[in-house]
Amino acid sequence: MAQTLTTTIQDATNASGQPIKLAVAYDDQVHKQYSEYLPVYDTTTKFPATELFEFSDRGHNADPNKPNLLPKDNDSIHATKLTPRVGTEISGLQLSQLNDDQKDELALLIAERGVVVFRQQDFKDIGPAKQKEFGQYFGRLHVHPVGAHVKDHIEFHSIYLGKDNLYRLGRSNTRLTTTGYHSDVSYEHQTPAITILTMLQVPETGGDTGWASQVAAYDRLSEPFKRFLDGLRAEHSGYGQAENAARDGHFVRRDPVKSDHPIVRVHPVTKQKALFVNPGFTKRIVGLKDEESQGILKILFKHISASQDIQVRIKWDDRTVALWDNRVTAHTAISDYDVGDDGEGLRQGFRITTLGEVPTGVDGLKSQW
Ligand SMILES: O=C(O)CCC(=O)C(=O)O
Ligand SMILES: [Fe+2]
Repeated sequence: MAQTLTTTIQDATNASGQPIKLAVAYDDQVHKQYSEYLPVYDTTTKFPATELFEFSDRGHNADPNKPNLLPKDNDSIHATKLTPRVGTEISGLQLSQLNDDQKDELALLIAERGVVVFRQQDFKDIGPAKQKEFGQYFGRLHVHPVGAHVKDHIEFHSIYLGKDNLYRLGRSNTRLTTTGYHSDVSYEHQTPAITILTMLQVPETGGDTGWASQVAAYDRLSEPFKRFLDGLRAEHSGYGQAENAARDGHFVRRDPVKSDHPIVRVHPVTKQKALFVNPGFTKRIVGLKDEESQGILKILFKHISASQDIQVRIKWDDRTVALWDNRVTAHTAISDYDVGDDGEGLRQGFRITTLGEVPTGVDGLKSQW
């Protein structure tokens, strides 16, 4: 199967006004709406290594009772826990209208619940400038080292699977499942805090997203096993992703990095302990023999991926936005629909990802690289 059915090269400029070659990874004849959010690749602009910066989580400013976001006397705002351990769904509020007090409380709620889903949103129609500004409130925006972005906005990671671009399907040809739990780009030294995922077009059924609570995953472990993991770091690597992209003819805009992060991460605001390993990017446990590391990671990956009792699964529609905290959850796309079938297939959205702090573990254990 072709990786990408349609790629054309256009002349364009980047954010600094430099001329670039833009690879357009869709067929522009077939899209009537939201075509400005379809996948493109700047194949010219190189980005330097990400520099460390001061990060202060907005959740620190929040009133824990959330009187601004979820006022008790307002019948039109509904917040429903989707499962006991992870996921809250909110209706009656527009993300686009939140004031700073509400955003601070939202940051805390996302940390506490792992993922917060907003229904009936106008967010997708407020335009890239306002969408970006909303994301930037929570932290510096991440530029993906290899992924598709959208025209003129390299911080927007394009999510697209349609007949004219089957690239995201590639992996499912060689694996039994499309399930792939990960924490976004966890190989970075300063890893993502909040990811904001907005869907523009979705299949009638299928294409859900799943999240696992890494706080609940840690809680379930036995006390001796927790103590053992508390003192260890694991290597997270961006090399495989960069090598796959280069193999598939994509431009690597930032050289890959690796980080050794604490296996048990402490959230800076809630102080909750969460497992911080994922099958997507975590390669080995530092300081263990290969067989020990493989054996323990296998147990942890199976625990995260298979434990439905610490997971939540969201059905999308085209007015839904999900925000999650990558420090306390892992998530997976669920590509169960037939993209070749006109009635089933097309799914389009965009992701904005904010960077958080350099991870800190138990007793102040720091990441290294
Ligand atoms: O497409 C999805 O459901 C999730 C994709 C994903 O992993 C992400 O946006 O970070
Ligand atoms: Fe992701």
